[in-house]
Amino acid sequence: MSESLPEAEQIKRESRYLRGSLRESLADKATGALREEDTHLSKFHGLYQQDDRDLREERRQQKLEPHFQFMLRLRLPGGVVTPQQWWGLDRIADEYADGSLRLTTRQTFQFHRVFKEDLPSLIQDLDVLGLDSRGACGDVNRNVVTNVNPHLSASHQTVYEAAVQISERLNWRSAAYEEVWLNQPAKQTDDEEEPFYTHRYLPRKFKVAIALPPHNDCDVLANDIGLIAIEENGKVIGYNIAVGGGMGMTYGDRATYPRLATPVGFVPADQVVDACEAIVAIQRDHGCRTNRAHARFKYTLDDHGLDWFKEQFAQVHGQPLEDLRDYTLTDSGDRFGWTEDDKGFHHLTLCIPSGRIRDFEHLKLRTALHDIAKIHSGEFRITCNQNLIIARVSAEERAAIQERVDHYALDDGSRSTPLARNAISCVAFPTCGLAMAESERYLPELTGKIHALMEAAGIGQDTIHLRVSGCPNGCARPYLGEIALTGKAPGKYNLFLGADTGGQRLNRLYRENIDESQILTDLKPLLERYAQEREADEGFGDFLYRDGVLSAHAGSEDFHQPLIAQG
Ligand code: SRM
Ligand code: SF4
Repeated sequence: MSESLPEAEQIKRESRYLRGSLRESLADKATGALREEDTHLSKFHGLYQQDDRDLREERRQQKLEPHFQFMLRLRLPGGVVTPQQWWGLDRIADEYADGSLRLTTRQTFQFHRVFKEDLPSLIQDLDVLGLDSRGACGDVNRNVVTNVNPHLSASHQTVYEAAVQISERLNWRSAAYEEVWLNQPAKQTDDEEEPFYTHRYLPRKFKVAIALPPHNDCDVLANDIGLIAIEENGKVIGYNIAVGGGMGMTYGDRATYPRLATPVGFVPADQVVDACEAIVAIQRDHGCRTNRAHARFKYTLDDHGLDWFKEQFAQVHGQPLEDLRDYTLTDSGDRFGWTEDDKGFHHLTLCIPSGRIRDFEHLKLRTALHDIAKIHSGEFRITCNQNLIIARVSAEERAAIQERVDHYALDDGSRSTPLARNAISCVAFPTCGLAMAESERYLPELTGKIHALMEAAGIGQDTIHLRVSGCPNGCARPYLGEIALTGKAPGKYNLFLGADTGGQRLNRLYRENIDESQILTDLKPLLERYAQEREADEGFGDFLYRDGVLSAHAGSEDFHQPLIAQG
């Protein structure tokens, strides 16, 4: 094996198609952790080893090993589960996890605080429910996300089916998942096991999203491949393909930056799955394998150029991209409350702050949704903004569901401020090993304080998109927030301003490493000016540009260079 390859690259190549020593690691009762190499491989199986960061110092003083625990993420293309699956997931949350279900920004569920000894039972229970966690994390294609309600129209259904097909085609195939978790006998491994990925898998994670214009609730351009469905006469005829989106960056490393995917061409609908496979193959063969910080597809494209990409695509796919078709993306938020489709079914979008479903003291959210699952015969759909749609409700069922919504005081969008119901935050502390500052646990307080400023300026009922991430990795897609914070240190954040509301313009760094009081001090005059000087229907981010607070975007440098110097 090449000496120059980083450890993570060597581990996957030598893992016998992702088996590693996971079975031995699981059997080792002396520690709550996996062996070091297996912590890399477990990600391909949907699992992250974590430890409770609230307890880290205490355990260190007691000379105990960290409080090891796991996060398990489901693969769930398009984010849909049945009521029966909901009950099963609800039970799993109690039996094996911390009593909560967490809806993610990529339309799936996470379980937190699962202990090593419970992992096999949890995954076996998922299997019984017809669900799995294969490929939810790791250097492969991740959960394929899309606009979320196939019942609204035939086009929604087409787009949803494409998401499922892409997810299936790009999933990893070896029998490691069945052997490690589902007790299937170990077999002789051979190279046929992983015909597409081979033993190298991908250089880094890879993400695909599909938007059906005009809505962009999946932030399609934040993905390695963003597909924009093109309709003609109510039918999806094909997809514009955008390539090279990604949010992550590292503070102080100018070679890293968030990037929006660039629209490059169109493919007919019947070619979209093959086209995605061709693009992933290009990244598999040309992505950087020596530096993980440079290994995302966005850097492959910026290194080689878009013309190179188009040539590669024509070669690998066998046909060139067609010219881009016209489209408009208008908004990236969810539409709360009830909607009705052309077949007479009803759909209710509920606001789930930070996607966290548990029984809180003031809100019995998990119990409420469990109760709804008992009487609901349609589906549950997760949005990419961490909210939940109770989908395909018949006219007869609607009153009973509304009765539960009222009884439990669930938020159909009418109980929260527009700022709060459109805000997204990542998980961060206490489970995320990369968090530098609070995010999910801080969001309610922060939205309250920013809303108070908006209220005082007379715009309390307006929507401004707020995103908070506990570090620059950008799991809440902060660089697409009109206002966004990324954690720097406990209580300290970088403040970004100026994205649009349609997910088509990144924001830029306004001020670095500031505390809450400075954040509010900075926002107050801007919100007041916005209230007084904005044009009709002008978003806060757009206003900041028109007003000259932010100058025209100057490229990736902006993400490292604050507009306002500290002090
Ligand atoms: Fe993420 C890593 C949580 C969406 C960019 N992300 C992590 C880890 C696994 C931390 C780790 O590596 O140890 C976090 C686990 C926290 C925890 O305790 O649960 C984590 N990411 C999340 C979730 C749960 C955030 C949420 O609150 O919903 C989202 C789960 C998505 C899913 O269901 O698959 C989540 N992560 C995203 C997104 C948004 C998206 O994909 O639309 C991004 C930005 C888009 C992108 O990929 O560029 C994102 N996560 C990252 C990165 C930076 C990647 C990069 O290119 O630099 C990391 C760190 C890494 O990969 O090294 C990361
Ligand atoms: Fe963790 Fe950072 Fe992602 Fe937040 S943005 S979940 S802190 S990796």
